[in-house]
Amino acid sequence: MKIFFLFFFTLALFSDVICKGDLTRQKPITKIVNFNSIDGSSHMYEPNILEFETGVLYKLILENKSKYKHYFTSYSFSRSIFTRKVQVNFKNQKIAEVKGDIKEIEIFPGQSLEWWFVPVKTGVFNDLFCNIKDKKTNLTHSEMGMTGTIKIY
Ligand SMILES: [Cu+2]
Repeated sequence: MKIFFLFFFTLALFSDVICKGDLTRQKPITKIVNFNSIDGSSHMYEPNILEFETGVLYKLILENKSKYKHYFTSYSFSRSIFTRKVQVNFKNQKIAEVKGDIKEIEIFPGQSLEWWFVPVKTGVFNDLFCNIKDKKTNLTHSEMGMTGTIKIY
């Protein structure tokens, strides 16, 4: 009897390791990044260090509360994930889902969206940036502080 129990327990353990099914249909873990600007003199991602785990579905809410448009761009990150969808909402209603590979996202003042993805490759990426140019200083938002690091374990 004990041997049978051990056999089925081991089988159950390994079947979970071998076949986890559709990884994009898990319950997502929600993370939020705010795009912030202080008087137009500095711009930032809050938080500016993001951590994810491979094989887990995330719903990353990108929220631009500032008066400026901003990009969320990290080519290393976009190459290391599988995007299920980018979802655009308006007044708590879904208005669009974009599917396929995403390289960068631009979000306009006061708007937000959800990026649903599963990280598939580990790494530490220091190339999160916003390439919008500030008209007064002629510097990019990245040069004014809008950079970040994404870690995938
Ligand atoms: Cu920006």
